[in-house]
Amino acid sequence: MTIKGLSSGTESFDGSGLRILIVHARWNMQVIEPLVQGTIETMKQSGVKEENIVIENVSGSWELPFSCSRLIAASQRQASSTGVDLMSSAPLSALLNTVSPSTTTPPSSHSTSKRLTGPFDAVIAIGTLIKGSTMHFEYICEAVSQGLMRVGLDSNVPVIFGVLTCLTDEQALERAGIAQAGREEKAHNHGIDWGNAAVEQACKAKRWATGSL
Ligand code: DLZ
Repeated sequence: MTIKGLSSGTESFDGSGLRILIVHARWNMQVIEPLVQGTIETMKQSGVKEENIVIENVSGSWELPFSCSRLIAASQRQASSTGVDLMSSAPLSALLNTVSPSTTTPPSSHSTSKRLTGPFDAVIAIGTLIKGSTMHFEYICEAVSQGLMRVGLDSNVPVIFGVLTCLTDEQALERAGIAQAGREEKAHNHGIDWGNAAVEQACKAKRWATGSL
C-alpha cells in the first residue's frame, strides 16, 4: 500500500494538434523500449497523431540535454524557414522497429498530409541510469537533471523528465512496468505518466502563450 503517485486532474487534454519529440538513450534498452512504447501509446490515447511524434535516439543519458536542446532549435528554425520538414525522414513505425522489431506493432497507415512541421510543443527525454560501483551515476544523474531543466527554461518548450535514476536493475524493471516475481503489484510503466505530462504541459503552455490562464 502506498500513497505515492500521480492523480488524474479534472481536465482532459486534446493532443490532436500537438507535435512531440521523444529523445531516448540506448543504454539499458530492455527498460527503455517499454518506456518509449508506454509514452507513445499514452499520447496516442490523448489524440496525438503518430505522424506527429518524432523519435530520436542517442547513446546515453548524458547526451540527452544537448540533443534535446539542438533538436528544439532545429524545429524552431524549420518554423521560420521554407516549411521543409527536416525531421520527417523516419516515421514512427520505422523508429520503433529500431527499438525492437519483436515487440512493435505493424506500421499503421502513415499519411504525410496530416503531419505537422515546425516547433515541438513538448519534448520527452527518456533514459535509464542504474547505479554502478563508482560515482559515475551520481555525476550523470545530477548533470542530466540540471541540464534538462535548463533546456526547458531556456527554450520555453516543456521538457518532460523521463529519466529513471535507479539503484538496482529491479527498480528499473519495475518502473518500466516489467513485473518481478513476487512483486507484481510494484510494476508501473512510468512512460504512461510521461506521455500524460507531455500532453498536459504542451496544451497548457500553448494556452498560457496566448495569455489565457
Ligand atoms: C557510461 C554510462 C554508464 C556507466 N551507465 C549509464 C547508464 O546507466 N545509463 C545511461 O543512460 N548511460 C550510461 N552511460 C553512458 C553515458 O550516459 C554517456 O553516454 C557516456 O558517458 C558518453 O558521454
